Amino acid sequence: MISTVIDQSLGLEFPIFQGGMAWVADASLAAGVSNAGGLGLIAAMNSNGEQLREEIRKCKELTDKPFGVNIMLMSPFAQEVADVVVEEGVKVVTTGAGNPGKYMPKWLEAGIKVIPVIPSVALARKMEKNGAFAVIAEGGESGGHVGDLTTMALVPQVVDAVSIPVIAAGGIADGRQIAAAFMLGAVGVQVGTRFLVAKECTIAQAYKDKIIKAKDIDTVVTGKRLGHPVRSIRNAFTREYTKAEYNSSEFSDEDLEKMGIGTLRLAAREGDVSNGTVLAGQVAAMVKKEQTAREMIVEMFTQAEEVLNGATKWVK
Ligand code: TUI
Repeated sequence: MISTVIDQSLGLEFPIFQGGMAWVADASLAAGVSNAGGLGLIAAMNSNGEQLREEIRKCKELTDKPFGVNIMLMSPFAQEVADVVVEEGVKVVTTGAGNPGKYMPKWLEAGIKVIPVIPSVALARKMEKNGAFAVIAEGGESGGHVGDLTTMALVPQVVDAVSIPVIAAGGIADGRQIAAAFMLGAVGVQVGTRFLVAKECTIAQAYKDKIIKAKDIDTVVTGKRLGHPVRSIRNAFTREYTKAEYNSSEFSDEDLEKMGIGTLRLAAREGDVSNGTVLAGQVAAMVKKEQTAREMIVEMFTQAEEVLNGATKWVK
């Protein structure tokens, strides 16, 4: 059994979080992961306050286990969803794509455990000062909005810099990678890409098929010019977008912004995986079949345990 401060303090069976994936992580997936013993998270990214409230209530019906909400700070609804998590008594909030500092006093006062996703040591330190319960150190192998550092480089530096628990994210889809994250000093992991093909995940089948068919080099980062780099599976959309990105005389920043609007929904909900953005991490190629969230988690932690038990094999 693998047990750390993360599962113990949050009432989980395993120290694993599901990534708060925009247009993907609804009540069905969050409850699926929570019922499987991890921490499921509803992504507030694509919801206004009332839509999030409805999703939280649905999740409460589907599970009596702890679950959380991920708040994407670039969302135009960040303020209203920040209030709804308090009103609905959500126990854990993770944040992404920005500094949640201005919302933290209210969340902390409500007794919420705040666990920001951070891409750097400086932000990890700031979050610790602001009262974060833990941080999720996310390397650029991850899908979606990415930082510059890799998980391998980032996690031990964050572990050295803060005294709150560190959860590793980015590039984790099997037990070897969980074991490696623990070796780097993490006491929990967050997994996104693998849960895209969970049976409880409600995205379009074409999106799941794209993940299952992906090869190691099939992801690409776009959006650097606008300051929000995003990793997704290479397709007709990323090729067209990249061309526009490198042609600043013909395509303004506003043109680029416009090109991206609605593309996450198009892929995840409509299943248009050619013209939509198929967010996925570099581990997409390791994701080979659909399983229940429970099967995935048990398989990953059984393997992690074997790897960690054998870790002294080379030490003489
Ligand atoms: O947030 C994510 N992953 C995401 S968000 C998303 S939705 C989106 N859609 C279109 C364009 C951009 C995003 C899809 N995937 N991961 C967590 C994460 N947070 N990665 C990096 C960061 C981050 C970056 C800068 C966190 C804080 C930060 O702070 C800058 C500051 O304000 O100091």
